[in-house]
Amino acid sequence: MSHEEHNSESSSMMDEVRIRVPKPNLPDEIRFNAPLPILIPLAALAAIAVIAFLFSRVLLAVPREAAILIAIVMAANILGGFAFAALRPKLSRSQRIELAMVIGYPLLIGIVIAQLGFGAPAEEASAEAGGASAVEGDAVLVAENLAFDTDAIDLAAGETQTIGLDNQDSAPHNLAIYKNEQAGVSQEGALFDGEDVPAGSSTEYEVDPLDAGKMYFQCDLHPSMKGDVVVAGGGQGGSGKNQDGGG
Ligand SMILES: [Cu+2]
Repeated sequence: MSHEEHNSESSSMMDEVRIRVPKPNLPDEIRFNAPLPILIPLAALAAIAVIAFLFSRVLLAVPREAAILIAIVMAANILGGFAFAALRPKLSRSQRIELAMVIGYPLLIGIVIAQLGFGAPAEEASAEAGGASAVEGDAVLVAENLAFDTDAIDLAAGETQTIGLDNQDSAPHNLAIYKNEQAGVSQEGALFDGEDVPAGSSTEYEVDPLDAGKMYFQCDLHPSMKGDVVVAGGGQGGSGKNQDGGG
């Protein structure tokens, strides 16, 4: 019984609601246009975001000076182009497209520059060359794949020397200098014992003055990473430079 009552109640409410809502006896066109006040600003925002993003891609891809120039010329072109269009409202469709292309011309040049990569290669090349020299020092070692990039270090005798260790490996490494290989194997009496350099980082060791002569270096963690240290100079009138020139 109560179930029936409830049903009739809700159905009467449905009737009320149906009566209150006016049937939108409107043409399909207008009903379709109804959400446009929301859609147009959203589409405009999306378009602005896309254009700004693409424009930034172009500006970031070209050299700095070119980016500034392109941005300024583009701004002037947009202003000038729309002023031109405003003063001549009777432009035909094809003329408007032409105008848009003229306005966008600096951007086109920027895209071409970015594609051809003027300027960018120089930066990349210097970054690549800097890959080895990003770490500085009188000598620089790069560790990669459980190996140093060289088996000979040239140092100057009698003065503090810096040795950069660029560990591009996935394992930690260090640099230790010994009198000879035998001392290196036993890891005793190190002339220099550098701290471990974690994987993917680098350091600049300061090595106290060494006497002239041929010594031995290795990574204490991986003694197969080894080589000779040639310490030259030290009051011999620069002949040492000729000696180690072959390295
Ligand atoms: Cu090592």
